[in-house]
Amino acid sequence: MKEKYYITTAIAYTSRKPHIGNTYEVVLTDAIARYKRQRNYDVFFLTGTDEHGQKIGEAAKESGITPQQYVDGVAGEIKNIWNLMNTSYDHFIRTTDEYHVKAVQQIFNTLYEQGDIYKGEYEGWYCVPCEAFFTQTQLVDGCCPDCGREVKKTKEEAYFFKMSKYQDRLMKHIEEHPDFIQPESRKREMINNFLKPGLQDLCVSRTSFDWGIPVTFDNGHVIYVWIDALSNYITALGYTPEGESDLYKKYWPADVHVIGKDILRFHTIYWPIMLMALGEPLPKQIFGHPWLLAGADKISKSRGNAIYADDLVKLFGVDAVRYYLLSEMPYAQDGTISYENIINRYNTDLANILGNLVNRTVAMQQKYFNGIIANPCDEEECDVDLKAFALQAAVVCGEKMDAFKTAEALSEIMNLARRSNKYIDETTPWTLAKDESKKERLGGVLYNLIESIRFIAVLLMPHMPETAENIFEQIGATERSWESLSVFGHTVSGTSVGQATALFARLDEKKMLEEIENSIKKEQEQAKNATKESEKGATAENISIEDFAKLQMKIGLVLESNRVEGADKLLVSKIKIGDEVRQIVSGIAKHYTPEDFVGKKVVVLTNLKPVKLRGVLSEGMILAASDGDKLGVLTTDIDLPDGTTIR
Ligand code: ME8
Repeated sequence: MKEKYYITTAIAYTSRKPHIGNTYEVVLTDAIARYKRQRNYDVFFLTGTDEHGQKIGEAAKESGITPQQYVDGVAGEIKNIWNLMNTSYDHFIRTTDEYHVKAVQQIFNTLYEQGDIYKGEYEGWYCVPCEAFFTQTQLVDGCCPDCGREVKKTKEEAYFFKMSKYQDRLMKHIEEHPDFIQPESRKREMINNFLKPGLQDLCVSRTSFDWGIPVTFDNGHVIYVWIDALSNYITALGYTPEGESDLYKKYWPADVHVIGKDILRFHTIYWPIMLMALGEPLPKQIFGHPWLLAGADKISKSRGNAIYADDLVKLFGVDAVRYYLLSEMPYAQDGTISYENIINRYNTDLANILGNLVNRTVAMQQKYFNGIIANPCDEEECDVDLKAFALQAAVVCGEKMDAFKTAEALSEIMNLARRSNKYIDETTPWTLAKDESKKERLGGVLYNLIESIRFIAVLLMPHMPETAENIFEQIGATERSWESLSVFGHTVSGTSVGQATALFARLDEKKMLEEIENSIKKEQEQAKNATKESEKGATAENISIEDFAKLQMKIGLVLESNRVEGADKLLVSKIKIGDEVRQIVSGIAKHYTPEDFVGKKVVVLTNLKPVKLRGVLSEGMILAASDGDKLGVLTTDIDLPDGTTIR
């Protein structure tokens, strides 16, 4: 019976389209999963999406759709990119899937009933407009790190997980299982920075937002992300505290969780403790991969340096992008991505070394033997060397892949391609072809080249599955197993090679970079125009009555008004709107003196997000119309009480 292998990626947030860094993780995990299948493991490869939390709820609100509609859209986009990258996952879990939601609620209830979760108070700093809690250290100059406004010290009722109870057991587990956290350097970081100083209890519920899995026994509380997110690794297999499915019995514990270095703490501390509390076995290994950077910077949309897999695939094809990601990322240190680098690696490795080798060899086989592969010949020194090189490359590649070192495995494969190209230089088949007496030798040389290319294709299967398939077709190989790499000579004499076609056509670097630059400029221009359009407000497009109903407008009475120091256009006014008084800053100081303005009944947009203008808080907008240098605030035809709603 095959040995099982359960491998997972982190589940990506559905707050935005995933960039190439997130995509790297899934491609890396896919390469390991494909390799393990090649080595005859019964693999279960899990990936998916993390769909709850305040940020996602807010993003949906901003887009004017429900959170479920929002996550449906982004999860679809994520799945499309994972599919585009040819990742061979066995299951795609979404944390909004009903089975997951139910299982997480049961897990939470179990932990509560057995006393590992208790109700307490979460004390922190609260930003009212952002509806968000922050710890002291998250504040920036004592203000909200998101909007820069004042924060209030607040307490929120919340549930907590008793992490400290399991600390010693976890420490012992890590010490007794030296491979539990990989790479080694990250293990020390976890022990020294988090475990040794002592674990704080973890806040596991929230009441300040509602886009989450509800706590079944306490209205208003939603389960706060990590219990929800981490449980995906077991709920996807059908785990519930009440009963385990066959899939769970077969595949759990995970053989490896592949995740980014930023979320290692959650996977190596909180997750094992949750499992201990549930009485379930711990995953065998957690691999915290490094990050892909854009130059020296973090990849992010707001920095304008985000690169997306689908854009790269349009330019270079799926396998070239997979090759770049898998070969450029070191095992423990961060790697970088740039268009120049991709083009360079494409031209040097894929077009010049690999593509050339396959193309030249298949073309010579066609030209000199009508495509029919001849018999192996007596050995010369360079033959012995090539064979030894290929056999050794297979062994080393296996070792590297077992250790998740894809870049080193690929470098070994490229070395075999280089060695094979050198073999062509050493044997000069075109010279042999001129001498009829050397025909047998020529046949043997080409046999060795085809067999060496077959080794390369088998070794490339986890990394570049389509390219490997293409090579097999070109050399007419049927033997594709990993086991076949223990002997040099599985190519069958008398069989025929296919047509020679270029695997990777050389790219014109200068032309391509120009095109990329132009298309980035065009995109930026389009984004700018879209912003301008939305700033212009209503365009020619009609809006529905529901759109209009989103604007809350009321009559307000100006109680007090003053100039804003240092801003000659601004007045700051206190406006009474029914039972409340708001402070509003308006750019009308050139048209109204504070004295004139007091006592007026104005129209106020009341559900506009509060902002600070010149450091002064403004909680709404007074509507006005202007024509050239004339400006007048809006008011009603007859006198109406303040607080009256505008419809
Ligand atoms: O962290 N290079 O989701 P996420 C490499 N939902 N990897 C990167 C990266 C980069 N530049 N940027 C991000 C989450 N990643 C949670 C996970 S798991 C139970 C919950 C990695 O969408 C990141 O480290 O922010 C993480 O492993 C994965 O992409 C998803 O990130």
